[in-house]
Amino acid sequence: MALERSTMLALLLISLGLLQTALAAEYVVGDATGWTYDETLKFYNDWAASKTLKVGDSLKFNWVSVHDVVEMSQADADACNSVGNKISEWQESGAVVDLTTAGTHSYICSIGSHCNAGMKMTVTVLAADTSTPASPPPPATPGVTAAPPPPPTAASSIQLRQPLIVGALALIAACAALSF
Ligand SMILES: [Cu+2]
Repeated sequence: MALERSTMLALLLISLGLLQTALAAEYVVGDATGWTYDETLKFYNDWAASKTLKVGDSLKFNWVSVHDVVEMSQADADACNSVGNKISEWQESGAVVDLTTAGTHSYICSIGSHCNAGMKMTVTVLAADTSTPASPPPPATPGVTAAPPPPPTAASSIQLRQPLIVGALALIAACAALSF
């Protein structure tokens, strides 16, 4: 019985891990490039635009050499006004920035002229229960029978996540039932 209990515990931990994966994610800023200078000033905004960030997700900033991460207003960040109002700052590489509110958040490196060299980024964070807004249906062509609109792209991520959540909850329920 002890073996079964430990097996159940392992399953429970795995299912909780799946649940966590389905609900929140940590994104490494710049992926393998990390947080550094870049020759294209749009690099980090392009990176951010490629992600769907939600409340509960987090950003991880990895860097070498001397950098930092400072959250600023978007206006200060756009202007690289590193003496503007610092909303928050992180000094150590590996900094994990939790995204706790929806809306836009802007980050720069405040060291020297690094911001002007491309170390700035504005991300858009969606509410936790909001998926990517569906794109509007294509305009109907007059005189042509409109085909049904394609399903919104957001559906694929929802369909991916729901079985994970349901499976995790089923495993938790099974573990709870078996432990009595
Ligand atoms: Cu820097």
